[in-house]
Amino acid sequence: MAGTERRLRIAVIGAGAGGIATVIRLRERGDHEVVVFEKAAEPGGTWRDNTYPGITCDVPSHLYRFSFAPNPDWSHKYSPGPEIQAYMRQVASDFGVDPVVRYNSEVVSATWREGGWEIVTTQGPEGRFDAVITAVGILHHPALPDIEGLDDFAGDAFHTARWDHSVSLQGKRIGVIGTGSTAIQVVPAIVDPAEKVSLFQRTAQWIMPEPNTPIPDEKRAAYRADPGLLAGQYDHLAQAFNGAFCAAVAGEAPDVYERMAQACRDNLATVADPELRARLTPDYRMGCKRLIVSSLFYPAIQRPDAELVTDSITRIEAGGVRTADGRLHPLDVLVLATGFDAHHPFADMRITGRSGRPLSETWARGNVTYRGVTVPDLPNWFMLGGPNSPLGNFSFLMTAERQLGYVLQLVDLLAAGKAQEITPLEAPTEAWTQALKDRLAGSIWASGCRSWYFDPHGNVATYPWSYETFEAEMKAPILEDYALAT
Ligand code: NA7
Repeated sequence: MAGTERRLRIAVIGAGAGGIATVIRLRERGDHEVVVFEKAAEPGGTWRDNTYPGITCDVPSHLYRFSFAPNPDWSHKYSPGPEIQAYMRQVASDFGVDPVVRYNSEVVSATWREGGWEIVTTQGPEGRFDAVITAVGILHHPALPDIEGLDDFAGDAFHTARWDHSVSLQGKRIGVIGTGSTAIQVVPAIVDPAEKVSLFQRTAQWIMPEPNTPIPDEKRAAYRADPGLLAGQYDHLAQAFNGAFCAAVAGEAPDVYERMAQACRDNLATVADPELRARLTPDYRMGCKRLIVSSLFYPAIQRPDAELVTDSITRIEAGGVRTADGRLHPLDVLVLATGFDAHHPFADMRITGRSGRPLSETWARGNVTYRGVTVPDLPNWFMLGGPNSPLGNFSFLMTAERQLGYVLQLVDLLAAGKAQEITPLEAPTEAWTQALKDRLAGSIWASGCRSWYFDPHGNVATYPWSYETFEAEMKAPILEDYALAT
């Protein structure tokens, strides 16, 4: 059937990396009316929210960029958070994204009614949209620990994603709860000003040594002068991270896996005190939890003004943290490096699809998607960074762009009038979900550790196949798996 070009009204939710890329790419596809709803007052998503000391991305900068905005000027192999946030702002401004963003407009509800999505934000009703593209991020709901007495603490306490920069760290006794990527970056950055840092560890981590080398001026000038050189560096990193690393963790390259595990073991062997080393030794397989990258953590935790506390926390009191051995660790500042709820991406929104059933009910026992991008019962609803997106040590920008490439092909069908409504069918959704579960059963993520990859029902948030498979899946939608209503 020949289609007629339609000008679509498209709502984008979130002005982080995914939302920024969406606006720019949509503009290339046609003269659509695009409105971005952003809950905060500026773009940047995770890089806006996370400002804790020591923050860097754990993916190399030259891989962590939009394909349409290569950046020859990254300062470090792993550039600091504020530099990445400046890049996000710059891209949003250079590509004219800002004018279509409605800041301070958090989506409260999205309701499918008579062939369109009615959106309501904290600013009020926003009208109807032909399609919704969500780019709400994966790690944006801070998880607070369920520890008795958290509110009794008399000093300053905050989550790492809500760092209170008005609190001076100088000469303070600082407690850090958690040993994920965030805590491992925070500890080396605060041990200097602090009088003492106590790190409360529930689980020891695998830590890959990786010096964060500055990129010299001459190298940056060479990247500026020769875009081919910059592109070559990107390709090299993409192969190393998405190819070798991912294949290793996915169980497809045992030799690479063993080399990586050995590098972590060698790193751990640099801890001089055998008793401390033993307490820092993980008791599960490398890659089960998200691999941590740091050359700074082991030197920091061995300092006399740092202490690794492995007795479990029994409660928090006005004066500090009480551990199971009865000891009170006196503290002035308590940093909650306790991660995020990665399993309720739309927790703040009431989403109601064609059946009238809220998505929160449908997803009550786990998020079910078709290839992480679309959802049965939600017509013209497309997700970037949705459940079961690749979550390993990849560039999320690259992942979002791959998903966007897929989504735009579906949007083009709407624009061409070849469909009014696009919804994945139940059977292929169930088949994909089952394949995902089967694949996970024997995977490294299910090999015996606790991680944010799993929800309380044992469903996994990540993508269990190789990055190559993900890229192949995102190349083009299988249209037979969709109901295309005209
Ligand atoms: P993570 O990786 O989820 O780490 C959270 C840490 O907090 C982890 O070590 C948890 O211990 C610990 N935690 C959580 N709750 C508690 C309680 N109640 N008691 C003690 N310890 C607790 O979050 P991050 O922010 O570090 O990193 C998230 C992602 O951001 C990271 O993967 C990168 O993608 C960037 P556990 O290990 O579960 O025993």
